[in-house]
Amino acid sequence: MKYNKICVIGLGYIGLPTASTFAMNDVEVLGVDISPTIIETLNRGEIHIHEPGLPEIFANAVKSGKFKAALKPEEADAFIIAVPTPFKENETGSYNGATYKLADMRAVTAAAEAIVPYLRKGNVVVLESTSPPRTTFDLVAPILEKSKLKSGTDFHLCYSPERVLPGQILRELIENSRVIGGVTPESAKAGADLYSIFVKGQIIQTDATTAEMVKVMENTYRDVNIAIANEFSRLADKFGVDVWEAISIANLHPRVKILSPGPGVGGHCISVDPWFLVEAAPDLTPLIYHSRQVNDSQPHFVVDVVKRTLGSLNGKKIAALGLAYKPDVDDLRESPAVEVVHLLEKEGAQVLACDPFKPDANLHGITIAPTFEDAVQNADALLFLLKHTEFMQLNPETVAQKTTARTLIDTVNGWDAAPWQNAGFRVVKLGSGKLK
Ligand code: SAJ
Repeated sequence: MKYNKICVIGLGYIGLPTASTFAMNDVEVLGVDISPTIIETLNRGEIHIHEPGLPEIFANAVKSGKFKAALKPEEADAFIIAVPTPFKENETGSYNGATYKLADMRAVTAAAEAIVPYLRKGNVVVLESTSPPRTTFDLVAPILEKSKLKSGTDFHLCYSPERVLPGQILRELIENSRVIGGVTPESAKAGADLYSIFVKGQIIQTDATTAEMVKVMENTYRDVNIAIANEFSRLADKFGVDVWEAISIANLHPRVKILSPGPGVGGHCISVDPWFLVEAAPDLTPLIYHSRQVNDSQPHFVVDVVKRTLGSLNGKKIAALGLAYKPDVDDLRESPAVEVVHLLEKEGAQVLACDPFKPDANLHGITIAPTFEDAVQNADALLFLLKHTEFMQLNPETVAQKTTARTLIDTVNGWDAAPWQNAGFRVVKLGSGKLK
């Protein structure tokens, strides 16, 4: 099948790199988004997100004349839906007294509806957004069939999850294996042809529901494994054991690979997707449910560590360093670091937060310092919440001159204690088992 023109709906962290990569491979791409600001920014040749390598690829895509952005789709050979599937903010489900979060599928619904007027025989439609199993068959197909065309017969319909790691999206988009689930085997084949334009990794064809399940299983697997690492950090602390040392020794076992504890699990993927399974089958998912609970409560453990280090937090000045959900990204969605700051403030602490990737962040109830220097200047303690490269490269002696703080709390095992101790800091690590 020949793909001369494609329409990518949703120009965020996945849609924009995907659209740019297709355009770089000589396909005419119309990028669609509901935000006029995003469309204007992109059509000016600028981008609205931070992702290493994206500015260069996007600039080339624009220069080639193959990419343009618009608020509405147009007729095309293929349509890719890459819109967010967060959870609902103001509504939860409940099972046996336990509450769980619900998937908000409004953006997927709106994107599918936007395609309907432009859908033609022989087109391929691919849903990439992470979705609860059966979404392609039960939600997307019926909307697209309002066009009077039948999925799997008149047009092809697939589910192909993005599985790229923020921070490494451009490379992983091309090199990772890609699963394409079709509503029919012919649809899967058409979807595989589409992605073979740029995917160098293996392309696996299956049915749409299996592909949906694969995606949520991967992120749920990681969530459960991070939860056990976080639970180990609390246990180690209780037993006076350094969790980092214990994990590094346990990981010498050939069949053990414990992940890293930290302030919790954030981002729009791992902290959200497991809920899709809980919502679909709360009676079958106690482990997944409890893992979510453990990871969501980890910011409380961080605050407990800060309290045991500093005593009462009332009036204490804390520099919270790093607000993103993980190192070297500018994405604050579901960030546990943000939750830590809120909890510290509830305890009466005066927190100045800073993130070099989001110096202009605007978060309700959080005071953002424009620079690291401003954040640390009058602090009683430095609380490192993320291993941003910029933080890792700090020189302890230089920092000591810039701050009144002499306590450093490391929640991610990012800093070798000795040089900081030599520079006059007391160093406390989450899960180090040394606090009373
Ligand atoms: N984290 C820990 N300990 C660890 C690893 C991660 O606390 O040992 C935390 C991070 O700090 C972060 C969160 O977990 O807050 C998630 O980070 P991540 O790097 O594990 O994953 P994401 O959310 O950036 O990307 C994931 C990836 N999925 C898997 O690794 C199975 C990626 O491949 C997916 O494409 C992406 O979700 C997605 O879009 O679904």
